[in-house]
Amino acid sequence: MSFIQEGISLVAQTDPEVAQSIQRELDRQKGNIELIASENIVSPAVLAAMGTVLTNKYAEGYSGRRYYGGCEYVDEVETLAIERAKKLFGAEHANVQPHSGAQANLAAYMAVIDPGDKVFGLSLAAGGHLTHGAPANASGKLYDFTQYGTDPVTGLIDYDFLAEKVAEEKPKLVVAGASAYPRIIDFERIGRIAHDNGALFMVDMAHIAGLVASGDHPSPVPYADIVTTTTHKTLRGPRGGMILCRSEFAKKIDHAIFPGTQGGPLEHVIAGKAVCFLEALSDDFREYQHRIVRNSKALADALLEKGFSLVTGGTDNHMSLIDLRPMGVTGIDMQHRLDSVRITANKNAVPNDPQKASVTSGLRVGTPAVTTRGFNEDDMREVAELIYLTASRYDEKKNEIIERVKALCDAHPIYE
Ligand code: DSN
Repeated sequence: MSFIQEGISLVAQTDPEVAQSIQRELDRQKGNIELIASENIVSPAVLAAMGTVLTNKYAEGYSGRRYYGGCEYVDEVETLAIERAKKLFGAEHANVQPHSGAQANLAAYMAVIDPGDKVFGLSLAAGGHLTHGAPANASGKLYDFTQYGTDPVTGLIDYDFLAEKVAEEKPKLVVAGASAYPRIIDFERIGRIAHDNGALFMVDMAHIAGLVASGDHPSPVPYADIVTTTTHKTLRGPRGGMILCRSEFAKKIDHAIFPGTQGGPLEHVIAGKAVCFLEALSDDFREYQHRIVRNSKALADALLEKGFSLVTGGTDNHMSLIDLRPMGVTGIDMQHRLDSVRITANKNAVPNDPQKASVTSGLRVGTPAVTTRGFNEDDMREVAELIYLTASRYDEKKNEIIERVKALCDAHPIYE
């Protein structure tokens, strides 16, 4: 796409070193099979919206109530983003200013609980997120988190354990949502557990936001008091965050973002979010999300046929979590091998992983990005074969795998 190349040329006129790195990254994205479940390939319109003069504008506050003059046009953009987000997810209130999912989560906690309050969150080891109470994260340091997990045999969220513990410990807030969980999450059930015990219910739907928008995953919005998300995963928007909530929490959420945890909003990114939400309201987008899930299931089935072991035995969503132990290779070694054949994925802990976090026994693979570039179910079977060869006959087959990756990428170009 010539405007992308023109942008890099413009950077090169001032800064050839940075331009060269951007060019290399563009080439990497074009020539690699992207299987990181949290990544995607945005549309030219989303990309272009982010590279605009909106980056020049300070706009602390909210539309119509800013701390600076000259905000009439960024007000228009932010209002469009808010209205589209509300329509897309059927939400009563939306705040589109969070710079990231982590910022969204921190602000959500700050809005409804106090430091030291008791909270429940899915543990990182069971597929949860750092910001759901991991000891190293501010969430784990500021709040008294109890981490719930998954059943060691099935790999599924242990709802009975959660119900028992919530009844016993009476937390102020229950958090659901995951970064490495390949199955449908029963938000209705967790919401009932929380509300029956006097707790608020928050869902971080970052990974599955696109699937929620299309109906491929049940929506948490009817059951949760607050829903946070990123906008760049299955939703295929710019890198950033968002908070949806019931009207009764709107003021507290807005206050917790600004002035609570952030200063000036990134209006150029908010413009990208507005464009993304418009795209997500289309039939094409809904069909794209259906294809993500079909591709994910095709990949999972093909991996199982090749003898891989999958946590929970398969997938309902956009990702699978491979337990590599039967293949005799660690997560980090597999990630490095895949990098060398131009397949990008990430090592990931599996439940009760005997390896440390920097090594792991698992690999997480997702289909949002490859589906964007047009891979179909046959292509996913070929990808499964390439992952299998990389795990089992790497030295002997490396060059052949590289050729086959190139053939797939050439057949499905991006940003041409
Ligand atoms: N880093 C994201 C992921 O890969 O799932 C979560 O924030």
